[in-house]
Amino acid sequence: MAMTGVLRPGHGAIRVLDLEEAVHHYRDILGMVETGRDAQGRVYLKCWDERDHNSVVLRQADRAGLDFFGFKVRDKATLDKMEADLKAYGLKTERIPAGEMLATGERVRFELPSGHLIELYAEKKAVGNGLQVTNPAPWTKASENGIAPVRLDHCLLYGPNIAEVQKIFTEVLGFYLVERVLAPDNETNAAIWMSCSHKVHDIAFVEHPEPGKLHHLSFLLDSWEEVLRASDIMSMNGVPIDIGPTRHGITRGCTIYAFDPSGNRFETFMGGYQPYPDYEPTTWTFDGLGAGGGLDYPQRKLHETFLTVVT
Ligand code: M3P
Ligand code: FE
Repeated sequence: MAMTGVLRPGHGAIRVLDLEEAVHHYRDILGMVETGRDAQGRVYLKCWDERDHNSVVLRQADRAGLDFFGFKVRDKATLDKMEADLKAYGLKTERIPAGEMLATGERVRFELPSGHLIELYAEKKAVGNGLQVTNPAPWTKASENGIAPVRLDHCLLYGPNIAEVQKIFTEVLGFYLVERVLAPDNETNAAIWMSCSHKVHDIAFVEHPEPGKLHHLSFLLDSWEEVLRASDIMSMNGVPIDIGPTRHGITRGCTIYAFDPSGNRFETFMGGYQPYPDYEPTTWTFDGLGAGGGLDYPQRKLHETFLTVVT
């Protein structure tokens, strides 16, 4: 499909309780590359195969969770148009000046009815993935450090009003619904997976009474073998695993959910499938999430932490 509008998830800014412990986790165990620290003390990291300066920003705070999640858009004209469209839809937007985040251009920020801050931006310094653009090798040394995911892939957020959130993403930002879980009423959605691309999801939401919650940031691996290797590395380093390695029925992703030292969940996964915007969304019943294998296809059970542990 043509890649216009919103291109991809660009950054997740997360709060951690102890910065250096978090840096050790994200840089040395997960295996991201540290790309900078700013005057506020925030630490910037990227996955080895990402080309832009950062995809995870760590900020020390007294509670864990998500400060904001950003998407890169095609260009400045797209940014202006999307800001106008968000305003016309009735949302308040705020411009954050270029440079407020290291190596990052102007950002347009708005708050979702779920209580999450979402940002759009058109420019972030391309630092490259360490490979030449002419006749490159397939990987670098950085791809052998820790778990070493190739990119930040998506996030799953918990909060209220996800029907409204779905409308904003699909009617204003050009996303489409790929999969959903029905609430026990069999009418409204309890969870939604939406894509702005050919990926099975770029962002997902679960209906939840408390606003602004993070379920997980997710990082992509290339193979099932790498997912199993990730679980070995987690175990070797005492990283608490929540679920997996297993496969989600929903999205078909082969996954591990685990926690960073502050209790923020992260996912390392591979696979899924490649949907198109004209596909009929896949629907799971509420029972299907557990007994139907939506969450955990081999075990067909609703792990209690899935619905209760968020930051
Ligand atoms: C995902 C994810 C579930 C399927 C999830 C698929 C929770 O990649 O974690 O968002 O059933
Ligand atoms: Fe996920």
